[in-house]
Amino acid sequence: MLREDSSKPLYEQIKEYILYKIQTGEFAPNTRLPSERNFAKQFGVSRLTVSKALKELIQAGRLYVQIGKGTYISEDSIDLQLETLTSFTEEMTDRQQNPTSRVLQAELVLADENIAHHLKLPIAVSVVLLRRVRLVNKRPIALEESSIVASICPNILTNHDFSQESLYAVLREKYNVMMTYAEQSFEARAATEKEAPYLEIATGNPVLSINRVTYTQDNKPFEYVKSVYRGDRYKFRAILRRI
Ligand code: 16G
Repeated sequence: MLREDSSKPLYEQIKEYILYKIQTGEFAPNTRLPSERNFAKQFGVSRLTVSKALKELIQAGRLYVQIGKGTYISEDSIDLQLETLTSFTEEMTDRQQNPTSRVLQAELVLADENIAHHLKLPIAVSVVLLRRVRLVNKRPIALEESSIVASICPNILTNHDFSQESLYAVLREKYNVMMTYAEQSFEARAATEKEAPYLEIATGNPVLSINRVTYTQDNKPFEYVKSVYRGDRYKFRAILRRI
């Protein structure tokens, strides 16, 4: 219950109440929060006060809005470790989450200067371009654009559907690609107008942009990936050892 005499504003107390319920699991991820009207009635406050509390929790990524449906509890942000070379599918399956993909583009294109540079190929050589929205429990988490050296995986696009299959599993199991290490760079920035709708966030919301070049065991780059992760759903974790 809220305390009128507390030095804490009422909306802060409502925030704490909701966060407490999330912590105890009473408000479970992806379930709908009681309506503003209900909270207002329950606490004997104005809807405006409730609305201020909800707005701040939405901004902090703890709640999200489904237009026309209501306000929902967000999932905990997903910790990704940086020590081993894993695929999106492996990372999510390990966490008992359900990964899916929506393919936006899957075709053979000619490498432009940037892609050719990263893949150490001559310009205009064929590469497989795969653009996907990566989802966890049906909610978008990242937008990924992979360019893969086409000569290492002939007919990959005619034989495989990457809305259902894992790219790394196919490369490993069908094309014997032995991926061994990757170089990644990270940059925090604002979501562009083009990216935001795919990630179901507003233009300007924080995203983590990651570029990655992945190498085979003979030190040859085979994929160049530009990905954009929702800033509120991802945490990267690295263990650093002193040598
Ligand atoms: C990860 C990799 C990406 C790779 C993808 C394969 C990062 C930043 N990116 O998302 O490079 O192409 O996994 O995923 O880690 P899949 O095997 O599930 O299709």
